[in-house]
Amino acid sequence: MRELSAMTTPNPPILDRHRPRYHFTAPANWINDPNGLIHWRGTYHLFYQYNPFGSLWGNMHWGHAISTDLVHWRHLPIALAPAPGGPDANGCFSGCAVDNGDHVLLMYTGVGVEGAQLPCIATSSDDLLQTWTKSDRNPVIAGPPPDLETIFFRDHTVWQEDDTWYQGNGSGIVGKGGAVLVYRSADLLSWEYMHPLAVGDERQTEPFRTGTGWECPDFFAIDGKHGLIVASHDNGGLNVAWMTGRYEDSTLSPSRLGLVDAGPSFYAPQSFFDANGRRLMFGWLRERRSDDEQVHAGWSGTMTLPRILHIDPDGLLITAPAPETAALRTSHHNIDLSTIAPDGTVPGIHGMALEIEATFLPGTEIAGLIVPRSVDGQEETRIFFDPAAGTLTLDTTGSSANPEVVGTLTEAPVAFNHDGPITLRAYLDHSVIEVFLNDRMAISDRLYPVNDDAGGVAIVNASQLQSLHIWTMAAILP
Ligand code: DQQ
Repeated sequence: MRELSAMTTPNPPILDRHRPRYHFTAPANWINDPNGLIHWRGTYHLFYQYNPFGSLWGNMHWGHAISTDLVHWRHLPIALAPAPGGPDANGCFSGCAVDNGDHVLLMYTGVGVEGAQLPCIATSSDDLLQTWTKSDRNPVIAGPPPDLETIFFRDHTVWQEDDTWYQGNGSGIVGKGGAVLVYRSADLLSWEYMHPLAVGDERQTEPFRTGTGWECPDFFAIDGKHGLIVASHDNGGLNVAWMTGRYEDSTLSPSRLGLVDAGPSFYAPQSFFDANGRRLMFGWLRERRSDDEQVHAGWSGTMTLPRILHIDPDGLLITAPAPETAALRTSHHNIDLSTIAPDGTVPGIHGMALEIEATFLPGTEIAGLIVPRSVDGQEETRIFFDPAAGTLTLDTTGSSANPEVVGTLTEAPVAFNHDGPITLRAYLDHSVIEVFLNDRMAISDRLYPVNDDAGGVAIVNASQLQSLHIWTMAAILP
């Protein structure tokens, strides 16, 4: 295994204009999935898939950061590293954290010498969770159920019912579709296979494909209902699906299904309960620029802002930004709507770290935001709500004059009643855009404008606007 002193970066990442300033990123190099999220002794812990040796995927370790307010983070040393010759010799892949009273237990995927991917345990009892002891029982499950033909077996969600622990493992059953396989245990160490928690259908195409395999399962009970989130794999296509429905005998029978965030960059989210009983979620926002550019930049990948999950009475998963995000607001502009130019330009606003809250009166016409936008409109990212079609769209196809960057047009159906006023909330942070509609659904993407004057804001259908608030957002990184 390579030494961590080899942890270098070709360019100090802070010099990269596309590096977010108020979204979490590692000090340098590659990150992917959030892992082991937990609120432990008053501190939020964000572990994450991390390559300390470069800005492309590989050498998977667990990076570690802590926060007391969910938005300002302090980097701590790497929490888990592969152990030569051990069951995680070739990587510490994704997993979750369990509060087990006097200690925290991580259930993660160890990638062994021969490449087997199996559940492993590490525990810690110190306040800041900096010292981890790997179990000498690793791996704690010897392999996928022998009578199932699985396409992979990795990533874990653990919950407890009465005195019994349950573990759901991400998988896919050949010829069927994605699956989460449930095991039970009295002590978190000895596990007995039960059956699938849920199985998808790889032939399903509507309302979207749920794929051939499900990674990063996340199972929870909130608002008196049960929900499952999976990162679905489909020959390279990636979707993050939620499903809710009846849960009985460790089996979820989904009756509602949707995308957690329809954007092309969002993947492998994980959620957890904080001390106040809120279900909070972070997701990974992948880069949408070339490998060469990521290597040159010296970093890759960022986390979403913290989001809160609910399941509404109709069984729909609701995603809202956590209120703590407001702590990052600095200067506030309550825009006088009469000053907005006929072409929708909002005067006096320019920046790449903004929160925009635009509320539109109910109407029949498309309403939206163009943010960020260069002065001549050569680079613009469009966000709009179409009441007739009932869709929310995020269009980054015109976001960059760099021909290497190909944006995406993401159109997502709005599953809830949208007859009343519509609030579009957009968080722009250099190469990150996260959009919320009525603080109920989210779409995010990455964008890489190269014009120095790219940070303008314009309104689509300003005549329909009821109010417009814009805040400059503070940096959380030095
Ligand atoms: N990333 C991890 C896996 C997971 C995948 C490895 C999803 O555990 O299945 O870095 O991004």
